[in-house]
Amino acid sequence: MDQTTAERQAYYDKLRPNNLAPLWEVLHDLVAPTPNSSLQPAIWNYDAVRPTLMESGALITAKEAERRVLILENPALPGESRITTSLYAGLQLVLPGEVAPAHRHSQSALRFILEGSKGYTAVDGERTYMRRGDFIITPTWTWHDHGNEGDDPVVWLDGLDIPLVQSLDTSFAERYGADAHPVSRPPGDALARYGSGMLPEGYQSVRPVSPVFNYPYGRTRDALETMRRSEEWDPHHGLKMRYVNPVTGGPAMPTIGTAMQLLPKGFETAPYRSSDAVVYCVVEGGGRTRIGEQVFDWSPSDIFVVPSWTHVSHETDGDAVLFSFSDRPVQEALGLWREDRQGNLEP
Ligand code: 1HN
Repeated sequence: MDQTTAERQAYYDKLRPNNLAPLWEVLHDLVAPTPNSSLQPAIWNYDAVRPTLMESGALITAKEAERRVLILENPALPGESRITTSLYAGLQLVLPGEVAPAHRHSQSALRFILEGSKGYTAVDGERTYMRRGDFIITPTWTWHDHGNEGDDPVVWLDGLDIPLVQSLDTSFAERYGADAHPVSRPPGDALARYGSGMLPEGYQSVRPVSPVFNYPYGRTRDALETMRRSEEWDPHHGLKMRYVNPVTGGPAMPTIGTAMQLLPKGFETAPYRSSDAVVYCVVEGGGRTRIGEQVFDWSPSDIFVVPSWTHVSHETDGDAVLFSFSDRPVQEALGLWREDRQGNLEP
């Protein structure tokens, strides 16, 4: 250690007990020229994870667990219950006849359904049945419980804004005290009322969340299939549609943005990056995605994560459909969101 370094070190040692620290030692990490994400790109192969998830079904009931979920942890952040810096993801299992009891919390959740046809989730008094490809929201502070009335396991991908809420120290939660919150409306009510291209006369939205809480895959898939006929392919995204709150045109929930994209057979997307780290879930088809320097092969129900400001490009073998979610609405609301469509592979 030279004289200057030793002197400075001695000075820093005096600062620490007084809860002081020298900015100049950390300034360039704190204010990086581009996001220096600590995340790693990663993939979870569904066929590999599924048997392990099923094993949990014999270990603990959904009721005892409250929510029987395997957390998808970013490999760079083990033990932190997060897939990106701001978002949590997990695979939830509900076996035939099981219930996951009613509770509510300040964290917002999305469900993206992978398996089963008789699973349901209830949100503030309305049940919706869950089928593969459905995108369902559980907005902040809404009562919710889940169940499975079928003969097969029900599995879905959960996405929550847990780390974001954690960073703001705004976690609130309570149990309802019974398995199910009372049902007050018939299944399909919200979709009919708010998701038919119409709104009830005099309707006033009271919260920044979509009044539609199940966006069924059939409708999404039909929209993509009809639109593909116009052959307007975005070089970076193929044909990509964002899920919106029909009242505002904004995102379905304020903290998590979601999208579904169709990439036709043999399509190769041009390199793209954005400041939001993105979690993808494969709905249909097979292919591979380059994330930074790495290439990940995927097939249906696989889940992969792209860190912030990392180049991503997809290539498909057949027609492919990808669901994705990120904290983009938060970044946009704060004026922070950026994208780079140049495909310039320099950092
Ligand atoms: C939660 O409420 C659910 O309702 C899933 O299904 C995952 C992870 C952490 C905290 C609450 C659910 C969750 C969660």
